Amino acid sequence: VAARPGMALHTKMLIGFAVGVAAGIAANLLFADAPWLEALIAYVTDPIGQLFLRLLFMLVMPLVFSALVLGVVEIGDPRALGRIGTKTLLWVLAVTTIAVSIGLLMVNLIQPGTGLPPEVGEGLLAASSDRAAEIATAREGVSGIQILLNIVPRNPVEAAANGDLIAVMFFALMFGVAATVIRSRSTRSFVDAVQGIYDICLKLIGWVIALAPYAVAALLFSITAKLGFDVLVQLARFVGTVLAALAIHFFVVFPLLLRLFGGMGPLAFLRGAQPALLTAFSTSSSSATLPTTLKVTVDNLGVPSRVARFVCTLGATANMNGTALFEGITVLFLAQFFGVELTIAQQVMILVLCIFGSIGAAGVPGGSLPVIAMILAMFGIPPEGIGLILGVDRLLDMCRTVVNVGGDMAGSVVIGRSEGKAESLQQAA
Ligand code: DAS
Repeated sequence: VAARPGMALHTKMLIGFAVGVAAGIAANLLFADAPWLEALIAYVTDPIGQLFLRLLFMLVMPLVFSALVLGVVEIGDPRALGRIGTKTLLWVLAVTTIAVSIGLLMVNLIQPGTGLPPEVGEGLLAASSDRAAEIATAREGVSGIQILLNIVPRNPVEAAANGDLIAVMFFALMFGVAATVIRSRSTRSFVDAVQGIYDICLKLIGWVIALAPYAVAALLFSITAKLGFDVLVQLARFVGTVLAALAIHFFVVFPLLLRLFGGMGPLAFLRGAQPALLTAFSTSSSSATLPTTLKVTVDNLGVPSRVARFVCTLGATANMNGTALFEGITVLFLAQFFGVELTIAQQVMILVLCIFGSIGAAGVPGGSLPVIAMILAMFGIPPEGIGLILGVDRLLDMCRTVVNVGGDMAGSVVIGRSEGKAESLQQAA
């Protein structure tokens, strides 16, 4: 039942996309410079789009803070949880880094966002009322060392107020580690409070995403009324880039890792994992798929339940390879689209943000959108660009959720096998 509205929602988003694009292209062809059209965009569709984006922004800080604190607390003190917690942490960080790297490599190779006349992107950049241009200049010239120093916030509240996501993430991780080490009654009530914040954020995301179809229509109308049909070419190339990168990660990286460390062939894995992969595809929600993921990982893939329970449950919210890859591609695609130049240092920062951003994303339909909006704003890329991808988000969310769930199961197989080896070594000793 939880998944059903998600599917209806994605279908509505598709309808919103189609309506926005059709009306926008018609307006661009028939009334390109009509004053009433500019007024309609300026006083109706742009504000609707801005309102939706602000609702997403509103949730980012509480969502990311609570998700990261809980993610660390759930892994628990690696000593207490022995090898499984540490191995899970290493798997999440290593495989998510590979996923984001594939994404960034593909978007730099294919360049899906280029092709528009530069003045168009600059025009959109200037028109973006969300301070994108000021942020872009503010971020220019920040040296690599300064970028690293900025990871540690002088004042976490100021960092949150300035939308400095990575500084808030650092603070949340440190908070989680300290709460895990202390493990007192006071921290137990703190963790309960953080769990409450996270649950409330999930509910709020559900309400905000329910508005997405209307926001999609407004945002897409604004963009296509200005740009006309060409924008769809960029969009098609964006979808192709995401799907190609997801396919590489799913059909090359996972089989390699399973063969090297899991002692399992790709076909055996796909056959065993299929029910969970199909559920992930149809629900677009790792959380809604979790019961199936757990059952399939134990029954079909032969992973000990204590390993599967830990890795899949934590993975459903913290290990989202598909999402991380998607975030990286989306940010760079929109930078190309709006003509925002990003240095290598900034791209490395985006890599790190996507890794931790995917840990902070929620395992629900469209769960990664708030984090993407915030990363865009951090680099002076107009968050309105989210409207472009919202329309095609149904297909992309279904596919990236399959990769997310696939990564949880592959991790369980690899960690389960290494646990089996460790136990047999202990028995031998
Ligand atoms: N739909 C999310 C999930 O459940 C992924 C995302 O939104 O990126 O995994």
